[in-house]
Amino acid sequence: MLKRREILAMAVGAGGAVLLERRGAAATDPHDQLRFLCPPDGEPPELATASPEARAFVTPLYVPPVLQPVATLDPPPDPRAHQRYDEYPPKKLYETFEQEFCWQYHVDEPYKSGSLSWGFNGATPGPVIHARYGEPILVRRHNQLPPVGVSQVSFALPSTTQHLHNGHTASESDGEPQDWIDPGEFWDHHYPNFPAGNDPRQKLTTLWYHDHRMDFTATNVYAGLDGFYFLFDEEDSGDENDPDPKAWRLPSGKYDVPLILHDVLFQTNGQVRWNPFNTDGILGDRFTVNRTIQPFFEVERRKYRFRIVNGGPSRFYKLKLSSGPPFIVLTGDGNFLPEPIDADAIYLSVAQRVDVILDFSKYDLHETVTLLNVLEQSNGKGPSGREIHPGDGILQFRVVADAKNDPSQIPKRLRPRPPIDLSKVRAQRTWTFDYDGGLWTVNGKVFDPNRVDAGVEQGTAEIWTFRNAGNSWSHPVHCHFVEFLILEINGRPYAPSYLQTAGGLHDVFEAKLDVTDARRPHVDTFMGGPRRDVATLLPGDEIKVYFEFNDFLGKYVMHCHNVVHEDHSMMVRWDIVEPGRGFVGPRPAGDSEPPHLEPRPGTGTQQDDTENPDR
Ligand SMILES: [Cu+2]
Repeated sequence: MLKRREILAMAVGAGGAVLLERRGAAATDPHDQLRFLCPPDGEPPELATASPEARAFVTPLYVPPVLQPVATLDPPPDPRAHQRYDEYPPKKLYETFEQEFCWQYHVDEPYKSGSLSWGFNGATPGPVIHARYGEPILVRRHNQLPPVGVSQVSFALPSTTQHLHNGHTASESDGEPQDWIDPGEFWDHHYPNFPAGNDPRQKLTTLWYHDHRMDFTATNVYAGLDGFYFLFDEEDSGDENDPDPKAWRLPSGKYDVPLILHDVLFQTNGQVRWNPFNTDGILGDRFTVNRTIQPFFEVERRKYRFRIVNGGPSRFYKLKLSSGPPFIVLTGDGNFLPEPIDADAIYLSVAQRVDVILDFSKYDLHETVTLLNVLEQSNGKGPSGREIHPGDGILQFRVVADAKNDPSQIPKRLRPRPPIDLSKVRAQRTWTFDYDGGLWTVNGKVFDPNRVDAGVEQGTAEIWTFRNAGNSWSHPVHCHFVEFLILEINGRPYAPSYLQTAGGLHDVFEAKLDVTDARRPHVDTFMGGPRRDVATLLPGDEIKVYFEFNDFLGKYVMHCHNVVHEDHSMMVRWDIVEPGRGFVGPRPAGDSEPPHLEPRPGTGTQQDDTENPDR
């Protein structure tokens, strides 16, 4: 077991050490070492080269399969390790295996022979988990990565934790950054799949799971550790032929397609490359969708549902289509809007999600349409807000066949918003995101897993203000546990019936929802609805939000989801504590540790069942 001290030491030297090792005898020259550890003029030359050329739209899109349940787990899950396990006993059990393998990002050389990557069950993104409200599940995640020194993905750390992004999850299953496991160990994630406060208006739909290892989230996700989690219910039932009158009959099965966007850098030999010297944020020069460089996807002339996630690490997108009707937007982040809207463009900061309907019956047979990114971004700090020529684009849809039939529908109404009840508010907190002493900070501090910056009382509501103190960088701020409702953007009230649109930097205005005529509301650029789990702080922005904290106790985090900022070290720990015991932080952890956690959910290795040593 690596001690935190040792891991930090590795982190400091990670890039340099690996480069040195690869250089063999020449690397023993101390001047050579210095050149790589402290590059005087910025980056080492091999980190400043462009990725090899790759032809656009010659590689088919990879579509991850749906994960199938298993009959039993050995050893069986330990109910004592989970909050509310007896109330929500898992009805299905799953297993995933974090592994190292070669992944083909493109069909041409040098990509063809594959890049050493990490993922789940031999693929990245990992399998899609299909979950359902009212059906608790348990996912046993095995870390089968090769240990440090054996793993060939040299920039990442084979020590993992997995966050179900947007999940309403007990702390011990949520994948907190400090809850890591090492190769040979497993962790049980109990997902009870009930909406926050058991309020059906709090239901969610498109979630994604990704690594969240403290100090290594960016590198571990970049290596391939992420995947999708779809959450269905009787309305969004996952069956476009569903005869139940409550069912919305959105496109389902092979017409319900996850798309995760990552921009990636490659070495000249086609291996994925990381730049440990850049703490502003990493931009790749190859666009990938589901870890395929500029793929094509063959479609029928009918409606499809696409679930788009900006998987990072640091790029923001403004998505457009090369031709045809606008996007029909169903969701903002993980939740359904009150009604679908039309949007000419969609703005996604890191970790933001959107579900859209594209109706290819509006196109001719053999026509193509391309998903484009038009947002200018020249460094990891954030986008300029200007539009640029999109180049070839990110993903090409090819209309190859008429549809036999299209039973899918687009409902007029989706999900009502949960209410804002200011009488429940017990505390207001302000979080200022800044850059101090070469690190990314929140309220002037870097992350410490043993410092609790807020003690939130279970069963109450709070108002949090996210403030960007910088005028040249952006921070997509993500809070675990529950979505918030926006109260104000830059001092202007944000009515719950509004959604946000943006033409450019700071050009933010609101469009009113709940239009009752037959036509869908139309906006130029969709930036998010009233309810989210990512507050996009553009330079100088201040966003005030309302949360309710119910159901569980324990430690959680809130952080910048430019994951390079997160790792360096723009994150805070906050805890949900018993009623009457709330506090203004900081306070040492331990004083507010909930009493419920007996054994850790990953209590042993696959070889034996010994307790993890105390970290
Ligand atoms: Cu940031």
